[in-house]
This record gives sequence, C-alpha cells and structure tokens, in this order.
Amino acid sequence: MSNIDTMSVNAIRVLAADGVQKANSGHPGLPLGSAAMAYELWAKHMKHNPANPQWPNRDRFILSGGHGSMLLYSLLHLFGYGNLAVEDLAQFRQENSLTPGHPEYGHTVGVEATTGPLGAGMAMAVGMAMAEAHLAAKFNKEGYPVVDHYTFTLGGDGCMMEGISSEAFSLAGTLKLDKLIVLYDSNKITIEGSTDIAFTEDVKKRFEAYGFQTLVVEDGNCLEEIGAAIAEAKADKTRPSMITVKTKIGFGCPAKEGKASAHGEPLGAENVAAMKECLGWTSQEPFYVPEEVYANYKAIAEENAKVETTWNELFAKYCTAFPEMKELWEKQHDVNAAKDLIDNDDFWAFTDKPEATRNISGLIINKIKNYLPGFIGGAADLAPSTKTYMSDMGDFSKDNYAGRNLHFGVRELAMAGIGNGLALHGGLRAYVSTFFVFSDYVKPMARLSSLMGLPLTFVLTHDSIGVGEDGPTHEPIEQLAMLRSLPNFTVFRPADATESIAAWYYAITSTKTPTALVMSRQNLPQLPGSSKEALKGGYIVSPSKKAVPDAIIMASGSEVELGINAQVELAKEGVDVSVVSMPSMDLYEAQSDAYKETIMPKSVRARVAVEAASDFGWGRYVGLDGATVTMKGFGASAPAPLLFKKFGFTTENVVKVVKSVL
Ligand SMILES: Cc1ncc(C[n+]2csc(CCOP(=O)(O)OP(=O)(O)O)c2C)c(N)n1
Ligand SMILES: [Mg+2]
Repeated sequence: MSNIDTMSVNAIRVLAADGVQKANSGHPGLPLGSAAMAYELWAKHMKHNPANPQWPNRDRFILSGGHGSMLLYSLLHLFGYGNLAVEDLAQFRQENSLTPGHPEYGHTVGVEATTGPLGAGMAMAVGMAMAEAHLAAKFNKEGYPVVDHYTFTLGGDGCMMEGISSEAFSLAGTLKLDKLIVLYDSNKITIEGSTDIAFTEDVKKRFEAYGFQTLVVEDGNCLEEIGAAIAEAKADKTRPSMITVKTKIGFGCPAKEGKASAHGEPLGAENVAAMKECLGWTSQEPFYVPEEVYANYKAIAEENAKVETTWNELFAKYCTAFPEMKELWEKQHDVNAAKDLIDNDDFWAFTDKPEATRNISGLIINKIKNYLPGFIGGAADLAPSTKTYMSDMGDFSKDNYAGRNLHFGVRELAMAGIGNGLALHGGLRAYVSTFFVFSDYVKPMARLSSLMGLPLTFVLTHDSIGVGEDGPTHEPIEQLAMLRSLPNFTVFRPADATESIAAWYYAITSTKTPTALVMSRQNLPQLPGSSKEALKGGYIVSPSKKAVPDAIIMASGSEVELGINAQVELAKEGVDVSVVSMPSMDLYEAQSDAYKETIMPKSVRARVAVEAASDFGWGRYVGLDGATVTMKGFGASAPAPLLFKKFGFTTENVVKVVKSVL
C-alpha cells in the first residue's frame, strides 16, 4: 500500500469526520470503516468518468447503507464530481445544501439512488444489474459490447438483516447476475451494540445458498486484499459475488473504534483531533486535504475518462454499422417516446362489451409492448391474475436476458425495489405487479419511487370487495387512501376501458411520477360518457339536466356505474344529479380552480362519494354537508355481488343517501 494510497484513503476519513463534526449530526462510523474498500473500488476497479456522470456504460455504485452518506460525498468531492466543493461538505445536512443527510438521487451529481431505508439500495442494485443484463443481451453485437458494466453495492449489517435484501439476492442468484458485486461492510456493530444480540446467522453461507460466489477480506484496511477480492468477483462469469469485508466501525479514531457510539453521532472535536493524529494527518485544519492527494484523485479521474472516450468511439462505430440498433437505442432512451399515442386510434380502440379492467390492462400492455421496445415488467408470481404477461416477448431468465417478461417470484417488496433499479438504470420503462391489497408490501419502495421521481408503473389488480370469495385478507380497504396520500405519486382507479387506456397513457408518458393502476377483478360495463377527460383526474361522466345540479355523485372504478344508475332513479323522482368519475384524485387536484368549479360547483353542497374502500380522503370533496357510501370496516368472504349488497353498494342505498343530503 503506497503512501499516496494511504493518504487518499485517510482523506475520506478526515472529510467524513469533519463533515459530521461540523454538522454536529450524522454517521461517521461507516465512512471511517469502509474508506479503504471504497477507495480501492472507485480508484482501481470501477469504470466511471467524473466529468460525465451520465455516461450510460459507467459502472453503477449504490451506497445501500445511506447513513454513511459522508463516504459518498467525500468520494464525489475528491474525484471531482459536479464540482462538489469542500464548502459543500462543510454544509453537510444543512438546508439547501448539496449534501443532505442521506444521499438523494437527482439532487447531488453522482448519486445513483436515494438510500436510507436499509436494504433498499441492495434491491435497486439487483434491478440495475437486471437492466444491464437485459440491455446487453439486446444491444450487444459481436465485437461491440456497448452495454457492459458492473453494478456495485455497499451495505452493512443492517442492509443484510432487512428482509428485502434476502428477497432481492435470492432472485439475483437464481438469475445468475454475474455483474452484480455486493460489498458487505461487516463490522458486527449496529445502533444497539454488537450484532451478537440479534444477528448471528452466517451471512456468507446464506449467500452461498443463493448461488453467489462468496469471498472474504480479513483485513478491511488492506487495499491489496480488497483489490484481489474485487478482481475475483469480476472474474466469475457465472454468478454474482458477495465480498465480506471485515472492518472496524469508526476505524482510526482510538476512542470510538469498534464501538456502537461511532455509528450515528459526531466523534467529538477531541476525538477528531486524536483521529487525525493517529492517522498521521499533517494538519488539524478542518477539511484539509493535501494537494498531492487531490492530484492523485485527479490523475485517476483523468485516466478513467479515457475509458469513456474509448467507449464513445466504439459506440460511434456501432451506430454506423447498425443504424437500426442506433434507432432502437434512441427510442429506448427517449422518455417521451409514447407521447404521440394520444392521437393513435388503435391505442384508444376498445370493445363495448363488459370487461374487467385488469383484462383491459392486459390488452393495453400487449399493445404498448410493440410501441415501446424498452417496455419491460412482470409480477410477483401473479401474472396470470394481474394480466401483465406480454405474449411473444420472452421470459427474462438466466438463459434469456433478452426476455421482457420478468418473474419476481413471491417477493413484492424486492420487486418494487428492483423496479426502481430498472427505472434508475436508463433505457427501460418498467412496470411491476401484484394484487392491490399487497401494495402494503410494496409501499416502502413505492415511496422511494416517488421521492426519486421515477416513472415506474405499479399494476395493482383485484381492487376491492369485488375480490369476493378470498375474503378480507385479500380485499383492499385503506390502500387507496394510503397511496393517494403519497406525494408525487399518481393513483388511477379506472371505471372502464377508456379510462384504463387513459391511465396507461398517463403511466407511460409520465417522466417524474410513478403511477399505480388499480384494476378490477370483476367485469365492468363500458360507460357511454367516459373519455380522455379521465386524464384530468375527475370529470363529468354523466351530466345533470340543469346547469347547476341538485346534487353531485362522485365515484371511482366499479362504483361509477352505481352512481349513474342512481342518477337515473333520482331523475324519476325529480332530483337532478350529475355524476363525476374520479379515476385519479391526484390529477384532479392538479387542475385549475376554474376547471374544478365546472365539475363540482361550490354552490352544490349535496354531494355523495361512492367508493368500495375507506372514506378517508373523500371528505375534501363531499364537505360538511355531504355523505359517503364507503367501507367502514373490513370486507368478508362471499360471492362479490352479495358483498356489494351487504355493504350498501346498491342503487337503492345510493339513492337513499343522496336524498338524505338534499
Ligand atoms: C429500514 C430501516 N430501519 C431502520 C433504520 C435506522 N438505522 C439507520 S442505521 C441503522 C443500523 C445500521 O447498522 P449497520 O448497517 O451495521 O451500519 P453501521 O452501524 O455498521 O454503520 C439503523 C437501525 C433505517 N435507516 N432503515
Ligand atoms: Mg454494522
């Protein structure tokens, strides 16, 4: 280990310790313990060009243990990413800084994924590795490996404990994703102390069982040993690799080394000083890094830039040799590729026979697959029920990475995390699918999709008590409210084919917002009044006779029909009602006040919402004088028509409730 290497590793430690100390908040332990592996990886094994963080063929690095963000920020600063300055490091965790508490995708140049919820980064890394494998199978030609990069992820004991990593790596092993390399920062410490208190399994054996190559670095400070392990990981072309790197949390700080107290609090000014002394650092000045260290990082970055230059030349030749592939590449990387479907009659065509919206969704998926070559997705073992299978597009497997149908197994949480990885990678538009009630298992990763602004699509079918016989465990009640409350997330619950197509159109044209498509199990009629207006979130699907109605019925999905039936009955009694279909509250909220006034005039206080779900969220539309026909508790196991009757979803009951608010 050369002196300059040692100093370069210690520069990471110094910056991380100073950053946390200045902020008086943060996690110094991980950066100090992992500095050597991070340096070795970034300096000698990772293909990246700090001058062009968007280079499509760069190796991906995800810091799954997001609490160690100062490790990443120090690396980004030292390598010169986005001109992240030392002043930015000094602003760690402060308002509007480029160095927030946990790494945020889209905020700091070079951050590949938002991490913080432990384990999530590991699932996203699996998704990125799947994306790479797929794009490589599709685009690479003999002598032209235009897609050819590794995905690295670094996480600690917490990431290994979280169930999501087991789910994701079990799949990664099955798929033999050989370009996935996991670095396990094994310091045997978490917040409450030694891992002995709650985590004594043999992690290495677990990974062996998944089908990973498992390697061990006994001395987490030995660059040679780390480098040899990374090289061995890369050399195995048959399976993914996991490297257990034995480290000491808070390494270099005598009073804190190996202790849980190094995890999540500043070391303390005296301990930072002692650490610098112990490391032989030449200055006590905060954030001081010697020029020769900067020069070392600069030289490495410049050397790395050449790798991109070589790739650029290769890619240019590839485009000339295979113009059709160039066109395909461009189409797959164009986030607006689906926009012109708005005027495509074939896309919007539908039968007028009653049909379950999940079936309609399946038909649409099988149209989209032809329009969007980068359209890829699958279900957590429910494709036959969620209708998400693309015929003739092949199954993604270890033997066929070109397949576009993904099989996640029964692993909803990892599926959603992997979906984020697919979306983050670039070149693909992904969807994932399960029953709506199991969105509970999906939600934490959907939250990250929203936070990162990823246009991932969630196809969530079997949307209500319409599930019937499977009973309350399978009947969503509060899930609409849950997902509607998520910021930057669009929920669609379409009432028929036209609204389903609109929902899918929104999903595949969205650039910064994930979408949930909440689809029915049971058949629904085609509504004469439904239209592309569904893209406004709420619209009048069946108007009143008078300019200002006596009452407004609002509903979504299967209950819109009920609203229209009630409208007909009420008309017979001289009550003039308009029916508002509300497939997406999120999109309705984005409309102007003037538009909303035309849909629900403020003067009309007699309002009734009908939805076979919790009424949470409808209050803002029905107001103090309105009422709801909704679920007040869990469902039950019985044939669906009987359940709708049992819980008050009948024309008679809706008529009764409307009359009660007149
Ligand atoms: C899902 C989730 N649960 C809990 C936390 C809070 N948390 C942050 S770090 C941590 C302990 C992590 O231990 P480890 O991964 O070993 O990191 P180290 O202490 O070694 O830095 C916990 C529980 C979290 N960030 N995410
Ligand atoms: Mg640990």
